[in-house]
Amino acid sequence: MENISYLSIGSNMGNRLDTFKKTFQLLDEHAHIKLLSCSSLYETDPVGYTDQDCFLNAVIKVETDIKPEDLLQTCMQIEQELGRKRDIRWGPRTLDLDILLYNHENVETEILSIPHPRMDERAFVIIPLMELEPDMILPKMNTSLSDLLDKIPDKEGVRLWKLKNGEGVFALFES
Ligand code: PH2
Ligand code: MG
Ligand code: MG
Repeated sequence: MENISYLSIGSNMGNRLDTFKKTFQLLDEHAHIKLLSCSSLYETDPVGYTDQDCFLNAVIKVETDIKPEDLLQTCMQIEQELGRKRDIRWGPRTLDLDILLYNHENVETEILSIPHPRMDERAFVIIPLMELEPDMILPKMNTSLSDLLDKIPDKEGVRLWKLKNGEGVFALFES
């Protein structure tokens, strides 16, 4: 499996931690995806449409041998399988699983943009990503994560909720 991808996971409906755990299990069971690591979990104020509950957010690092389009299909399948409900764009949802990065590639198709087009403005993405990759330079924008973070205004809206203090990603769900 030669490709590295970073996924953003978010939830603000139902049992958020349980949804995260099931998502990790489904990714882990996939024959062509290997879970490499995960950030701590953060509770985050809603961005965009603000009249909704706080989200739980994290970033997951995976290794895969499927193409970005197929990875997107997998993410959408997992969203459906976990009973995703969403009525409003940027509104409440049980699970949002987005591809942030796929190697250093730029992908532009009708259904997919990589790097994720709004990731550079979102503290709820950049803070957990920086936890995993403190020295990362974002492809396309060619900027370090710390430079991006300096420019983002809503950093207080991202609060550590559960520290990842073990090696395996499932350590997050053990206590
Ligand atoms: N996702 C959105 C819109 N707003 N706000 C937070 N805090 N976390 C999210 O995951 C989120 C959001 C659309 O994908
Ligand atoms: Mg999203
Ligand atoms: Mg999405």
